[in-house]
Amino acid sequence: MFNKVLIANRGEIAVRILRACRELGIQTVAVYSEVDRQAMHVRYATEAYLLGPAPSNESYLKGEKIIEIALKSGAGAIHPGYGFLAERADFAQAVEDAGLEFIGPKPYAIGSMGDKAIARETMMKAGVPVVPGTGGTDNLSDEELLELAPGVGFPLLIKATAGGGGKGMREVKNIEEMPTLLQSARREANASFGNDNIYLEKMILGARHVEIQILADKFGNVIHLNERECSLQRRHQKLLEEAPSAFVDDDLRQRMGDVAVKAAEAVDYESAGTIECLVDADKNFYFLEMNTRLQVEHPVTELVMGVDIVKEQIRIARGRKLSFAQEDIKINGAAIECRINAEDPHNSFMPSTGLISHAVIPTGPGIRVDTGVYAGSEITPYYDSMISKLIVWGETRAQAILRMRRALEEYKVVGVRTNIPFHQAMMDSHPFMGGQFHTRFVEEEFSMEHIAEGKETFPEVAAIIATLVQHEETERAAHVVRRNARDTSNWKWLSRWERLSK
Ligand code: MV4
Repeated sequence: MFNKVLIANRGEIAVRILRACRELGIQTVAVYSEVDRQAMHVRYATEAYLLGPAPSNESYLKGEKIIEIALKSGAGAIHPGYGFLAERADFAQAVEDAGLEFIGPKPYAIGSMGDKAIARETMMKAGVPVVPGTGGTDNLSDEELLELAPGVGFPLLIKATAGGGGKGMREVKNIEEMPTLLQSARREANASFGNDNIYLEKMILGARHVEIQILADKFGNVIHLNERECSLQRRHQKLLEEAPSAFVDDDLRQRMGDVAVKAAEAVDYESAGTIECLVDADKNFYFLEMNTRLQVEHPVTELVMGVDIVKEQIRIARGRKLSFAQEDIKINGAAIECRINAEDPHNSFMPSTGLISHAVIPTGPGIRVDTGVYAGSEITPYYDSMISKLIVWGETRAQAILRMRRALEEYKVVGVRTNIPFHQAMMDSHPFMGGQFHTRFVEEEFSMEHIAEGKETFPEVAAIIATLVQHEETERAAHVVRRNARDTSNWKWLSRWERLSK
């Protein structure tokens, strides 16, 4: 059994895993790139080793070097976090071959779920509903796909078997435009994955993206931790997640949970994993893909299920049985996570880099902030733009929304632009309050236009605003209670929400 873990990641997730290790009394090893010398995860670990220059393929993707550091430092296990090496079956295998424990599923499970066609076939055999379409494991030619297309029905989607995250995906409205789209899908898949195999799926319209968290130990015990609603995303980047989903009723929840357990059992799954599904307006659900890793949005499940998913992963890797059974756990309240990104929501979500000179992090009841940066941190263009996750818990979904509004108001970041105004607008949006949205909501129906543009850059304007903010803070400090400028009363808002969700 290991007593020291190497964390092969950076940022908020590295810190999250380090915290779990600390609580378990486990020693930690951090790795870092040249631009991350001062990073929070480096300071938080027991020891830290330099990997190389900033670009990922010269640092956090150097699997062999990471394994070497683990062996040298005496770590007995590697936690990959998400992204980077987390879903690379060859890395998981190399870790195992080096005599170390990979904190995640076995290479076989990672590999078979990484190929979407194999995943589809495995799930069909296990009785998991998949979207109607063609088999993808037999490398169909363009001619064969054209012949099968009318049977699948339009609109349909061309998907890459090596895909995920929408790469190599094409929407086809009719047979006429299909030959061109087959070619461009193959080209993109080949460029992205070095594999141009594609297959067809009927397109599910107005769908929601709902995923089920599962946990499995080395003894074949599998449980699910219910669903997360992940429909609010832009260009396949999730922006906000919640648990439970406002759209999922008890019956659907039960059906999805049972199926998710079957899906995990079909690949002898071990550790934490997620079954991603599409749910249509009639509450039919279809398996999309399985994520064989800890996910960014795991905290919303932790807050409503009362389970520490990262600690469970570590316990499982240490050969312990799951510490609870399915009937021991139930949903308590509601949780929402806003991904706080260094990007400008008023300017097509352009990434914003620079020094975070000042930050006020929301605190207080029901608030959790998972972050890997602090005032003084530099946001570089080398990695993703997420600087923190703001997660709130409430007794009901409405209470969680009120709490998120409060937390977003408290949150101040100086030095880089953030998408906080986007999240504030979302918290004020009626479709969001009513739980009525789908995967295209942000791109097609949501507008930031009623939010102040903030393009004034005159120093006088900045000075006036700074004075006003200072005044406001002083007032707050003096306990002067004023009404929220944006809304007359939370009670009024709450009753409006109740009407909307009927
Ligand atoms: C779909 C779909 C509708 N019908 N498949 C997008 C990324 C990849 N993981 C699968 N995706 C989709 N597959 C069928 N048959 C709609 C999407 C989709 C989507 C899925 C989840 C979250 C956000 C999305 C945004 C656009 C499209």
